[in-house]
Amino acid sequence: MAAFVASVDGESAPLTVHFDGSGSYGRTNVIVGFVWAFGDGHSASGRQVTHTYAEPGRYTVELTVTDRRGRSARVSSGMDVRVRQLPTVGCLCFAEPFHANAVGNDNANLNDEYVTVHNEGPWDVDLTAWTLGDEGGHVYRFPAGFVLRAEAYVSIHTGTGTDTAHVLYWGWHEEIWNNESDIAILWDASGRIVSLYAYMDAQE
Ligand SMILES: [Ca+2]
Ligand SMILES: [Ca+2]
Repeated sequence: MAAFVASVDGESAPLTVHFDGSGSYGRTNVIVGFVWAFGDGHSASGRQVTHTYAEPGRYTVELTVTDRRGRSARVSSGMDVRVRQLPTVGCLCFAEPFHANAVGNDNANLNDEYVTVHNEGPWDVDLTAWTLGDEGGHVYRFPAGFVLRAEAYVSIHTGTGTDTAHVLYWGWHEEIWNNESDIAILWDASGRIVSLYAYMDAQE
């Protein structure tokens, strides 16, 4: 007979599911082949497999097992995989500290001028093609492939340096953020405003 169990990482698209067909057995012969159809047009073979569903929907999984003599058995899952759309707006926000006024002359201390973005989670967010800007029209583009982990913070500093998972550099040659008042805007890859932060009289 064919049987399997499925375990799920999270509950939103993209959703990764681990399938284990170890519960399958042949009447007289051991199972040598496992073929999975995931219900979304993709398939795989192996006793244990992992599949990621990219799109929301309901899927019926089918496992076909084959024994040494070539006899096969098939089971369709009684389990449907429900995949919900990941909300992309509202979980990334500007956060403290927002250090618009660098110590001393801002133009001589560019990396002490920085803005902080917080991923309130619970999902990692790929910031490829996301942008950050000020009221004066300066625009910073996040590095391709940069992922802000769930619940993590990243600070974007005005000057130059080596990017890390938590510190990025705008690479600008003079101050970005006005000390008197300014507006910071974070846009996602489709150009929607995700967060906006306005301030007056930034303190050193
Ligand atoms: Ca400034
Ligand atoms: Ca200053």
